[in-house]
Amino acid sequence: MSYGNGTVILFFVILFLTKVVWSSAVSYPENWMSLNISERVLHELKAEIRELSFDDNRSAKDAFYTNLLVLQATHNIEEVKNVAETKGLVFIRKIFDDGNYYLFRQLIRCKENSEGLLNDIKGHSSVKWVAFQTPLKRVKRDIRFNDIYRSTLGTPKNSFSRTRILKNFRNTSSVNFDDPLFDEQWYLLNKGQTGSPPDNDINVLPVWESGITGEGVRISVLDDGIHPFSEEVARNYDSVSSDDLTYMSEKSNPVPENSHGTYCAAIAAGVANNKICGVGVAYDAKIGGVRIIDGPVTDAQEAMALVHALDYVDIYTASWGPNDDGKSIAGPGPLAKLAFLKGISEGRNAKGAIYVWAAGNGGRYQDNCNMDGYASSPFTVTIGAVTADGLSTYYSEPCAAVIASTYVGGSHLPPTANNIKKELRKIKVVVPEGRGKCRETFQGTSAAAPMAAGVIALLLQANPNLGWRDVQHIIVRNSRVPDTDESGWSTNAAGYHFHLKIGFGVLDSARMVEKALTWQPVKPLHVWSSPAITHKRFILPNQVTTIPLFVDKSYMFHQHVDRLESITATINIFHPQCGNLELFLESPSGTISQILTKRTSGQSK
Ligand SMILES: [Ca+2]
Ligand SMILES: [Ca+2]
Repeated sequence: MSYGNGTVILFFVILFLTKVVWSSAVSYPENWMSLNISERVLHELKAEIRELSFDDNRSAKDAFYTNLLVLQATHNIEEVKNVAETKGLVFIRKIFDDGNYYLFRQLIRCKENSEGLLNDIKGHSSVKWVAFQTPLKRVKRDIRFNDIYRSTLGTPKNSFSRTRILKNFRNTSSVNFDDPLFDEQWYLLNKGQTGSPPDNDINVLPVWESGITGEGVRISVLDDGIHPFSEEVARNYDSVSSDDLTYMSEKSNPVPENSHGTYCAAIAAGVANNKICGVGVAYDAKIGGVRIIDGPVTDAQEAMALVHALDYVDIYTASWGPNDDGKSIAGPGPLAKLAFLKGISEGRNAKGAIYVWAAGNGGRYQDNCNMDGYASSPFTVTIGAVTADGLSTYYSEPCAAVIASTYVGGSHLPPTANNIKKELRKIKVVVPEGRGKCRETFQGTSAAAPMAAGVIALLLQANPNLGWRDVQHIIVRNSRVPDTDESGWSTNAAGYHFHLKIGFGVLDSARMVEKALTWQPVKPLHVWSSPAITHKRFILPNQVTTIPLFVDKSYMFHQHVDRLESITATINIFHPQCGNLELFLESPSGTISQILTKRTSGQSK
């Protein structure tokens, strides 16, 4: 039933179940640090995951019946193993080096009995939790021309593997690189070479000039792997922070060309002064790659990637997530959630690992990164992309979880059939291909996240004592508004400017590092959870439905919350057409945060 303009009438009884959590939404699981068993060989897992990965078209029902299971033991793992063995399960490995989550494989797959098997295992006193592993669809967040222009252009122009010799542009600063494409890296040093206003860059030059180049900091790119012999990353490549959790082929590393992970690695920590391509933001940092995104993955794989070499890696950067198609709603599974918790509480000697995440490229399809549980997690630093003019890009996704943006390029408005050629020429990001070649056409929030990871590496070299929340505070307080004329900027009650697509601003490396040098750590995290609020209400078309939650300064003070850092709102709404809904969260001081934007592509209910 619809009225004028296709607006669907919303005379439906809906149920709001709203739970607002101040600062953090999670409680720490029991016993996760109680065991210490060394890593086991992964042969069994390889076989299973290879089988999953090759079957991209498995139906949801079939997917449920993969024969990988994770069991959580109450305390006695030997008893759990005995239970599992009697059910025909073979122990493969622990999910985390410590803790009580164990991966098992069903020797004989029997779809019909799988639910019975689950119930049998669940009923045992030594088993706290059990779940089959299902393949999850995860998509890399670079901009592919054949995707962007699919509606307007039949065959995309192939701009790959182009080596451009620099023209007569000389670097006038004290930092002189012999890397031929450095002067094309306008996002690092913008002197107007793009034709857009100079200084639209991440202001990293003063940091390098002060001698801070990422040395001693370790970054791991969670993606499709890094090619270790790519000349642009080889000198900084770090095998300890690298792994292959896909087992798609016997090759442990991807091919040198068109390697998404290698692109990301080069943006964060590409080698400087090697006469090849350009330079990374933190060009002396160590960089590794965990190969995970090459086909479907499971919750267990994601969890293992998120804590890979946790006692070694400082920053994990991820440029992937649920499909950015305007209708996918997904997030980390139970094990990946645990992995995040483990990362922020145990990583970097309990100062917390830094997780950098690409906001997503579904802006064109009205996708919203709040629908993406990785980007919207309080534990991730979610990064969007802006143009060379400092405007939001058409592809970067809006959401309240975007903390900041970096300069990646592309256009502010979606390209049309008439301006495609012009748009194709928009300056983008320099990345390496094989055999010393480079391309300058990498674009998307995929490029924005590792650029931010590089900036954070500079911060951590400047002040290794920063905690994971300190890093977020420094970003919020020191990012700058790139173009004050763009609509959508507002100022919150604490005086910080915010834009739904750009976050608190674009990263300003010099300003952030300067503040990091004398930074006083933030107070310990305090979490306050509201009771669940349940409302049965009609939502009327084009009208605002308000659900009140009582909080004020004095109430929060009594709850030991003296300042608000982040909010996690868990909201369940039953509605026939979610794409028509907009959701706003209004603070007691009147700051309005939009937590759901309209999604015309949205089909999810
Ligand atoms: Ca180089
Ligand atoms: Ca998305």
